[in-house]
Amino acid sequence: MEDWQSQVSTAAYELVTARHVVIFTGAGVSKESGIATFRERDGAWAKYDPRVYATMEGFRRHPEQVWQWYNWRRQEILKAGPNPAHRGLAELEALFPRVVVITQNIDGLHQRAGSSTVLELHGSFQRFRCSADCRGHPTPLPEPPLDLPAPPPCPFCGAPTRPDVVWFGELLPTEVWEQAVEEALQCDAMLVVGTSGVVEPAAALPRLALQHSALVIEVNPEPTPLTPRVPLYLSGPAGTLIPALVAAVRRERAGASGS
Ligand code: BV8
Repeated sequence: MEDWQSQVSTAAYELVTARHVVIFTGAGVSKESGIATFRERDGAWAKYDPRVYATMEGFRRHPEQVWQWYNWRRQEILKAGPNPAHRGLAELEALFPRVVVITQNIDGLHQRAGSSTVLELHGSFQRFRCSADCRGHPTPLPEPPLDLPAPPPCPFCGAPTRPDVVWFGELLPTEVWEQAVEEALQCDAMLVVGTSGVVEPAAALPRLALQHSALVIEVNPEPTPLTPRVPLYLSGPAGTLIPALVAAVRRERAGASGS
């Protein structure tokens, strides 16, 4: 048995008795769907300055540039589909009493893979809102066509329409964040999949799980600032490790039931 396979067996043995599993994900879980991550060498931030493309100030100064980047991202996401990691994570719902996905991703691929409880900390590529919140925060607006060269004006006040995502310096959606904290505090196991763990406050969630002695398992081909603190680190791509982990949990369950 290869080293990673024995790591997966150990993780499954530790995980199988969990009652409440939180799955915390970042852009790495969608990498094998063909969607770029942010901070890897070939990531989005290597080509697009986050101060322009992920702040309200950047959108205000360069609305067409930012708008066209999000058009491109929407097209990329619509061309993509869930990969074996998303599907494996969705299968966990049948194996544990409570499974909640908390994602930093805006691509909706967990939902398309079948996960039924998904908390989107940083918004969604398919939601849009008035950039002036003219009828409260958020003022939802219809999803515009994919090929507009500039943000369409809000039909109520004329301010530019913006993606309903969380940019730097912006608060996460309050109710979503509060529920995410509650899930992280209550869970007895957390899978941390495909995140560099550098963006706050999302990166605090695994720390909350560790603080109350939940089993935290990290899945990532590269170590992160969290890696030294977790009891189990599975080094490799989620598209391989997650299906293997699900199969190993099923074997543990079969062994336990003697079937
Ligand atoms: C806020 C928009 C309160 C959505 C994004 C100094 C210290 C600490 C914090 C701060 C600070 N200065 C400012 C802050 C706060 C700031 C922050 O955290 N900055 C960091 C970068 C220093 N945070 C904020 O501003 C947040 N809001 O704090 O509000 C507030 C309010 C007002 C004033 C002050 C404070 C808002 C953060 C949201 C930012 N939005 N994007 C979008 O368009 O998608 S950023 C971007 O980062 C995305 O949201 C993304 O989801 C998020 C996290 O990135 P990851 O998902 O982890 O992706 P990354 O590329 O980094 O890593 C990918 C990983 O996958 C890698 O580890 C790689 O090894 C792995 N991988 C690769 N292949 C695979 C794989 N894993 C598994 N399988 C594979 N095959």
